[in-house]
Amino acid sequence: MPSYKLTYFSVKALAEPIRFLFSYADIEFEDDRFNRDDWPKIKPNMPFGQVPVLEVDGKKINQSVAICRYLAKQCGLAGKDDWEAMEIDATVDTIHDLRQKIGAYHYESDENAKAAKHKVAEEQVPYYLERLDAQVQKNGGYFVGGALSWADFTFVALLDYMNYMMKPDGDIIEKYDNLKQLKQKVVEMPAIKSWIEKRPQSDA
Ligand SMILES: N[C@@H](CCC(=O)N[C@@H](CS)C(=O)NCC(=O)O)C(=O)O
Repeated sequence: MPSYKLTYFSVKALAEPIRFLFSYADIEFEDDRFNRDDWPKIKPNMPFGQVPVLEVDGKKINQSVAICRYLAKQCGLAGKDDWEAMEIDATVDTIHDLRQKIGAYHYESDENAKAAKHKVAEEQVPYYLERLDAQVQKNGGYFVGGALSWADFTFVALLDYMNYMMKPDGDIIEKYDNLKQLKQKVVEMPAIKSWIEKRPQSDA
């Protein structure tokens, strides 16, 4: 078994889908978290100056989605054929599109521009969530193929981060029963439940 070290800020955000996959697959990994103040000295050592970065036997790799796909293939969560694998990829990209639209509002520092972006986010969030909710309903309670995949982990693991960025608007999935049931199913899986209980606390 290779040795795995996952380096990220001390938050859930983009690293959390990776941590869910490690937990589900019961693969031991070093959860290497650093303080924001230390970032300037860590950044130059990262392949593209960003995190998360996974070290596999000392080899560094960036890009959270690529890392998730790699782990998902190893634990049977990447679809039963190429078509399902593509549907999962498309769903994950859509979830990240939603996350980025929310992030555009959250990370805007100019107050006027931020108000305008909040309006956009307010319209965009339901647009995405209605469609994602319908997708889960159509696919037997999961995003793809009536079975658990890394798309489900991506959505549920990113929820706290998206909710944090949409503050004070509350829980973004409150009105979406299929997404709420999916979240419940995932957080009640023994491996995920145990990870959530032991992970360091953070808002985002
Ligand atoms: N597409 C990349 C995005 C990585 C990214 O945006 N990382 C942010 C934290 S969430 C970062 O490293 N920010 C610090 C910086 O750019 O200096 C991924 O999914 O891994």
